[in-house]
Amino acid sequence: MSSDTFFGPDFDALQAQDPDIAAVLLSELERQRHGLQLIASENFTSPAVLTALGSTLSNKYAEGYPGKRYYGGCEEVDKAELIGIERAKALFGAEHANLQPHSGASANIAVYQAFTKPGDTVLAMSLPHGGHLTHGSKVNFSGKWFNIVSYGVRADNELIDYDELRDLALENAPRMICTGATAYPSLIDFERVRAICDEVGAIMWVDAAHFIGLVAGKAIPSPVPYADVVSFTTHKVLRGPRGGMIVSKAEHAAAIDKAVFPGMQGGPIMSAVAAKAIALKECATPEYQEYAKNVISNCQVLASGLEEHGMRAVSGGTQTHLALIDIRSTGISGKIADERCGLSGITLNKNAIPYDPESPAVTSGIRVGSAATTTQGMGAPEMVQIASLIARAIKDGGEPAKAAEIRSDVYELTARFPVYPR
Ligand code: DSN
Repeated sequence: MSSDTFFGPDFDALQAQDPDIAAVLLSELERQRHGLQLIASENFTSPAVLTALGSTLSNKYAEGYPGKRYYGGCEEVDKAELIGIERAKALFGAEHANLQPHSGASANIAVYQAFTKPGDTVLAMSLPHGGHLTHGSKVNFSGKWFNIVSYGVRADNELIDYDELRDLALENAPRMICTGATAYPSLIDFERVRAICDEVGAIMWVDAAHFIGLVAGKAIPSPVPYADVVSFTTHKVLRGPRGGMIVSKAEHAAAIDKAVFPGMQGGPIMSAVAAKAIALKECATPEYQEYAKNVISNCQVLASGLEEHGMRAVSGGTQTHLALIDIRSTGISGKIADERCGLSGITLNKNAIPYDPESPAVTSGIRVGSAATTTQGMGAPEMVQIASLIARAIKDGGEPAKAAEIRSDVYELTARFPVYPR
């Protein structure tokens, strides 16, 4: 094992102290460098963000909020959190921001806690149609503690059925309506959802985890002017550290802050809060806006490329960073396709398609995302090539020799777009 200049001099000390974990850091870096990263919720965050994550801010306990902490010595971390809050408010035009949730799921726990009581009715998108575990799955707290009523997409066009959503809202009088998904390639009509929420007196919650990075880059419309509360993760298209964030109307600020701390978690991870602030500054640049537009155009080329190889893009294509691909025409399940792509150096995930005849463990689809490859600097020609590599992997990736050939082509492609250069 050899060191890697990307990590800097402290890495040599880590290697001497703990070669086992140092080896994992190196081999994961190599995996990210030389494979194709197509998981729609992943990205390559900047070295600046990684620096903050690995900083001494990790040592500090800071329960509470800037100026109102339960521990001394918070003067320095207070500065980072205040800068981050102001950046989030400016970037999203939000009245309030909370940077403390450790993850998207914990941000969502805080949203439930701020606006509902156990047993309340919440209307949210069904997981098999693209929702999220925290939108009412029976194996998640949301499905266990709340009366979740699910809406889905129409069978004919695979788009959210707003008529069904309104009918269900009128019928069930939910306390809160959640829009946002993990496998929905189209834009959401926030104005229409706001009208439904107003009609039934529901809180409008948007879980924007997947697409908030496109909103930050002004590449798609923002839910912030419409929603009472918007929760999201900071590590997907947004390209920041792993973590969660919430923005809301000012009238909900106290409820949100109380729900995050002390309601849902104790001390914030201040290294992550500082890293979120750095990412928010990066998002406010023209380069980031260009990247956000390219993420969408790249995904559109990738989806069309897969269609040219005989697969079908759910809902006819994509308007975002992800495409959901129905691969039944290949005769291969999502599970096998995922495995074959993995052996070929292509990381993506199997995914249920709407009205999927297969179980969630098998599925008839794959989900692909374009954020990481766009960060690497890839464009339309590379997306065409990636579509062909995926098609080859699905067909032949079960044979070790053929998988090795595809892996070698993936290696050549990614070598032209180095991430975290040595
Ligand atoms: N696990 C994330 C995703 O891949 O979409 C959602 O939380």
